[in-house]
Parts: sequence; structure tokens; C-alpha cells
Amino acid sequence: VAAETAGVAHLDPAVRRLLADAVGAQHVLVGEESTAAYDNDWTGRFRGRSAAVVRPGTTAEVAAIIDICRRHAMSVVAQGGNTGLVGGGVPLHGELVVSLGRMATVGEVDVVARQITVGAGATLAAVRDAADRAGLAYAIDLGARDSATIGGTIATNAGGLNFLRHGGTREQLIGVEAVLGTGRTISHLGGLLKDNTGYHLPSLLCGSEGTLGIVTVARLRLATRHDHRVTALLAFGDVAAAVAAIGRLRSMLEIIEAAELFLDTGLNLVCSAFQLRPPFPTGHAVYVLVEVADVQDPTATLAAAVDHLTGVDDVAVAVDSVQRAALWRYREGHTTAINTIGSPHKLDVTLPLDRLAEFIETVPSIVAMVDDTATTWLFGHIGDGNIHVNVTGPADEDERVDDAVLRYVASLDGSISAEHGIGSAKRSWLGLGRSEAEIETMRDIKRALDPDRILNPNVLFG
Ligand code: FAD
Ligand code: 2HG
Ligand code: ZN
Repeated sequence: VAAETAGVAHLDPAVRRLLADAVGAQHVLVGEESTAAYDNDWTGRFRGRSAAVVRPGTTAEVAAIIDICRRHAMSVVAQGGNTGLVGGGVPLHGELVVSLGRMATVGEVDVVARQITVGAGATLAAVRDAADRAGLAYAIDLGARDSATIGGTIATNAGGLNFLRHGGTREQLIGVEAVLGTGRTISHLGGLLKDNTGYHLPSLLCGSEGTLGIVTVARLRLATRHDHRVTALLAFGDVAAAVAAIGRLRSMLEIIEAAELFLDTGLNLVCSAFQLRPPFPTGHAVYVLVEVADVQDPTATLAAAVDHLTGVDDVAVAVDSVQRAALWRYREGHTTAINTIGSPHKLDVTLPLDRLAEFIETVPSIVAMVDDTATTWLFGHIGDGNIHVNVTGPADEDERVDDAVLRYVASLDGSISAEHGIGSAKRSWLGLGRSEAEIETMRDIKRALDPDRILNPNVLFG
């Protein structure tokens, strides 16, 4: 199912009164003018219409909302910053949106334990800043940092720019407080690292895309802050050389923090969308942005590693934060630049490292075979084998290109969702990544934790 236009969005006046009693009337938003920002997704491809938007301020208020919804058979879509890219946070069929934005408390950093407790509505940027002020770092970072929330990144198990070194959100998550679809509140925020006491519920909720419970608070692990950072943009004549170079850099550099790929076409689009000067006097087919970070200056280490590479046609190095931001702009600008030419079909996939070059070379022709008016944009976290395939041109609801690309990925033993999740966008293809037994087990878990099926009914399962 592609972009869906919402059905009737109706809120029973009695339910509205109950919700207002639970969270305060000013936190129940009704009517298109008040709910528009919550009804459509960031790409513009998924458009819905919520019955109302409720903005709870505490876990107890979230529990009260779930209780009301269960008793009145009302479905719920949890929403954080609404930056998700698979239509998971959109009320496609008139659901109630539960927006966690008010639950944005950022607790004191526990410097000894290197942990922090934060509300689900805290933005990634706020948590990163708090960690930084305490001399530590929160390891997850992504382009949507100013809007994306901790709850949303937990629900999607967001990966981001530094996965290569630190892993994804699941690796940072120590404990959660959440209200499940059963109405039960679970809370395990003590921060003990060794705690083998049965099922690890934070891990289960992480990546569950709002289908099992609403996360309200999280206990997060913090990492060492590396104050010395160097970024290099390497230019290559072809994809195979770039992929081979990344393999070598990874084996030589333990301090590698990011390895990001983009192509000449994407760079040109970003430069024209934001009036940027290109990084090199002449264009190259492929670019890889590499960042290293350490407690001491890593410039010489990076230079020595780059010297060992073959196939590098040009290099730009940035050592201060202004120069580094300028190089990152070429990579991070892709998502916004692509949005300027239409609502893209976003296919976020992982390939085994030995199939990456073949995939990047071949996928544009697979798209063109299905729709010769479509344009394919490729970029992503090459160090993780994660490529973002964006396709512009096909209508929002035309899924032929999605189908062809995802089937091609599966044929190469890749994953049809690397880091954005399944959401509404990819639920028809879940079977390409999971066996019947796995999907049935997921359904069993869903039935147990959300017996009335009120949580994110448009997500994950077909
Ligand atoms: P939303 O969009 O509001 O929600 C996302 C999903 O989580 C929905 O299914 C929603 O129902 C559910 N959800 C939200 N809050 C809760 C909660 N408290 N409890 C339960 N369920 C909840 N992703 C990456 O992995 N790596 C990247 O590098 C990356 N870069 C991005 C760059 C840009 C410019 C943009 C726009 C997005 C990017 N993303 C990236 C997508 C990514 O999924 C989100 O940015 C982030 O994880 C979502 O956070 P959010 O608060 O906006 O969630
Ligand atoms: C990124 O890595 C994000 O920039 C967004 O995951 C990817 O826009 C996309 O497809
Ligand atoms: Zn990404």
C-alpha cells in the first residue's frame, strides 16, 4: 500500500471529553488547522487525517489515553518529531495521534555511570548537547537531529552517521518506561548494565515502530567524547574502487567514525539546491566522506591510511568545525535536496559488502526498466553496507519501482530495511526479509502486547 488518503477522521465528543480530562483540553487538538503538521509525513508521500492530536505530559497521562482508546476501540499512532521516512507516524485512517513532544525532559548526566535519563519527546540534539556539556557524547547522530526525538529513534532503532563505530540506537538503550497496548506501564530505568533477569524488554520495544507500546522515558548509555575530529572527502573514478577503499580504511582505522558515499549526480543536485561550490575543480563519479575521531589529533593517522589506498583521484581534508560542516553539507543535504524535486520513494537497504558495488552499478537500470522516466539517487552509510535508494518520478501510489528494487535486494541476500524500518511503506514486502515463522512469531508478540490492535495498525504487518 502506498500513499493513502485518510478516511473519515471523526472524534466522538464523549471521547474528546475523556481525553481532555486526562491531559487538559488545551492538549487535545482537533480540526485540520491544528492537526495539519501531524497528519502528513516529512517527504509528502504519506498523507493522513487524524481524529485528533493528544499531547500528554506524563507517563500516567499516556496510560490514561491508552485506557480510553482501548475502551472505545480507537486506534493510536505515536508520533515524535515526525521525521520518519516510511510513513509509520502518519494517521492514514483517521487514528488518534499521540504526540510525545511535551515529554522532553533531559535529566542530569550521571558522569560516573556515563548514562542519562530522558523523556521520549526530547530531541536528539538536546540529548547530544546535554552529553557534550558533561564532557561525554551520545553516539547516535543523524541529519534530522533537531526534530527527531529519542522516542522516535528508539521506535525505529535509528542507525545514523556513526553506526560504524558505535552501533545503532539499540546498543545505546539501557532501560525504558513505556505504556504497552495492554494498558500496562513498564518501567526499568535503574541503569544496571549487568541485569540478566528475563526478556530484555527495551530491546523488544526498540525497532517495534510503535506497534507494541508507547515509549515515554529512556535510560541511555553515553560514550567517550572525542574532541579531535578530521573529515576527508575522497573522490574515485568508479564505485568498485570506492567500496574497496572503504574495506581497507575500516581495517586500518579503529578510530573511523563515519564512511558515507554519494555520487556525482547527487552532489550536483545538492550544490544547485543550496548554491554550494563543488568540493573539487572537476567532477568525479563517486565520493566517500570519511571521518575519524580520537582523544588526540588523528590527522596523521588518517593521512597515512589514505596514502595506502589505490584509486583515489582527489582528496579534500577538513580539520576545523566550519570546514568539516562544509564537507558534511554535501552528504547531509541529499535528503532535503531530493525533496525539492518531488516526493521520493525511499528504499533504505543493506547489501552484503561483497555485493555493494554490483548493486550500486546495477540498480539504476533496474529502476529504468520499470519506469524510464524515473530518476535514481544513491547515497548512504557505505561503511555499514547501507545504501539509500531514492527514486523520484513515479506517482506516490505507484509501487512498481519499490517492488523491483526490493526484490533485487533480496536476491542479493540484502535487507529491505537497513535503518528506517518497515512502517507503512514496506509492509507488503516484509516476507522478503523474514520467514513465515518469524512473521508469525512477531504477530504472536503483537497479539500479546496489543490485544485490541490499537497501536499503529498501519505499520509493519500487511
Ligand atoms: P517519528 O517520525 O515521529 O516516528 C517514527 C516511528 O516511530 C513511527 O512509527 C511512530 O509511530 C513511532 N514512534 C515515535 N515516537 C514513539 C514513541 N515515543 N513510542 C513508540 N513509538 C514511537 N534514520 C536513521 O536511522 N538514520 C539516519 O541517518 C536518518 N537520517 C535522517 C535524516 C533526515 C533529514 C530525516 C528527515 C530523517 C532521517 N532518518 C534517519 C529517519 C529516522 O527514522 C528519524 O529521523 C527518527 O528515527 C525518527 O524520529 P521521530 O521522532 O521523528 O519519529
Ligand atoms: C540519511 O542517511 C538518512 O541521510 C535519510 O537516513 C536517507 O533520505 C534518505 O533516504
Ligand atoms: Zn541514513
